[in-house]
Amino acid sequence: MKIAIVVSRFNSGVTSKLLRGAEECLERRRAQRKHLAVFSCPGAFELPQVADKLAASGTWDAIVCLGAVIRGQTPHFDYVARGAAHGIQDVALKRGIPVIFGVLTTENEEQALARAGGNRGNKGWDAAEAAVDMVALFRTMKRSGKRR
Ligand code: INI
Repeated sequence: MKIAIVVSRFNSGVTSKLLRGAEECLERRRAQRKHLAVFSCPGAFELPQVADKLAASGTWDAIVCLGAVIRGQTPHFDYVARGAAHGIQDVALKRGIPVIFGVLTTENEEQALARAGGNRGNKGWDAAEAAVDMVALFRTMKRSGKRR
């Protein structure tokens, strides 16, 4: 199973923890290091474009997108959060491989840290697990399609 992780550098104190969670999950699920790659981009808004290029390469079975959009005081939040969510979904539907939305959208940094290995779990881990599950599901669907 070849999995690419794209992680944004904006709010890196949070996203580095999401990345660690995702890597730990993949290690636990026995993904081989040589079949994983990590790419970093400036912010969550850029995640879909990087994911699209990776998906177009045909190299990866799934792509995990990790980011943290924290509301703060500006309407910028809504544009970035919506752009990331819709963009990632568009790539998944267009390219036909799992492209996982591991992007936190929170009111403040405290809420984000709680979901990046704090007392609310680690969304990076959850995103990696979703990728593994989706690849397995697609393989099952492919096999059952062949039997008919
Ligand atoms: N990018 C994030 O990943 N998280 C944020 O909270 C954020 N805010 O709030 O501005 C953010 N902005 C940068 C954006 O993702 C792009 O990198 C930038 O607009 C350049 O396209």
